[in-house]
Amino acid sequence: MKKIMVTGALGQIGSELIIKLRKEYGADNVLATDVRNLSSVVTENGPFEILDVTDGEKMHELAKDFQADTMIHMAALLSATAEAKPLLAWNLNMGGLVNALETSRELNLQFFTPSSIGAFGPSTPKENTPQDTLQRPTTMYGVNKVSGELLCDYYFHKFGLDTRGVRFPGLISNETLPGGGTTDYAVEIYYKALKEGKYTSYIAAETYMDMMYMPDALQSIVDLMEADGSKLVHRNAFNVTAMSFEPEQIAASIKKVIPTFTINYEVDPVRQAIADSWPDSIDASSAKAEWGFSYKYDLDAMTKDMLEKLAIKKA
Ligand code: AKB
Repeated sequence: MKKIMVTGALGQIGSELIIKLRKEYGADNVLATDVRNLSSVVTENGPFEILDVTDGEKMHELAKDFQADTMIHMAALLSATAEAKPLLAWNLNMGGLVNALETSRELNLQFFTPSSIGAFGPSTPKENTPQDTLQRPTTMYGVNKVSGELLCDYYFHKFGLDTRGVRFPGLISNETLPGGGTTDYAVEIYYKALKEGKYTSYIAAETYMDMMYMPDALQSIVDLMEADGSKLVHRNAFNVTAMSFEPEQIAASIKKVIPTFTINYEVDPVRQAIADSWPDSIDASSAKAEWGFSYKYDLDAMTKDMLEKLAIKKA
């Protein structure tokens, strides 16, 4: 049975990942850590410790005391926040990653961290973006993500550390709201659809970005970590995606459930510029071929599930 330590456990992905991992591997085998403490199932239904990921010594101690054999490093600032606070983003995103890699090297842990579609830039091919391609991102978040991808490859080649990772697209979930991302509009729109029947999008119509529903994203982490390492050619930064859409298409999907729903636009130039620098759609064929990546939810299936779950929570 694995003994897994997770950083950023109260974040958008972490808070749902912890629940899934505790179901799969047993609550006592999953140590949740985060810089904040909030009363929630994450902090109350299994081991939880406060951890600032820039504190490498404490990270090492916690992993050692817990006798972890796996590190899942999720703590990071997202793209829009990183653009507003670039130095903080560099220190937190890179400092946290180096500490997590070093802890994993010292204690010989299997390692996972997510990269992002943010690791691509304006000179990257926009359609069906290949696994291996030009990566010259123009955002601090993208610079962090490319550096992180390279660092994870380095730790594998130099030290034989079992590093693994995916490039996540925008993730949509009904549990924890994302914060500070460019793709967050695709989550907010469902909350507003139910609450107000309308949504003002900060991303312009015809801006395509890749997305995935959270259950598929969580399954992809488990599947990659369980995959036969000898079959992995890439190991880190696998392109994964379930759909690519623009705001009018998600609005049309919501209208199938809430016919009176309307969308209008007040474009935020900062987040729009970030979105414009990212691919329209990425190619996940390496993930499919090397470890059997797949997904269950397309846009309409996700919309139906999101609106049903959010309506239950609202009632
Ligand atoms: C963001 O928008 O910053 C993230 C991402 C795509 O990495 N959701």
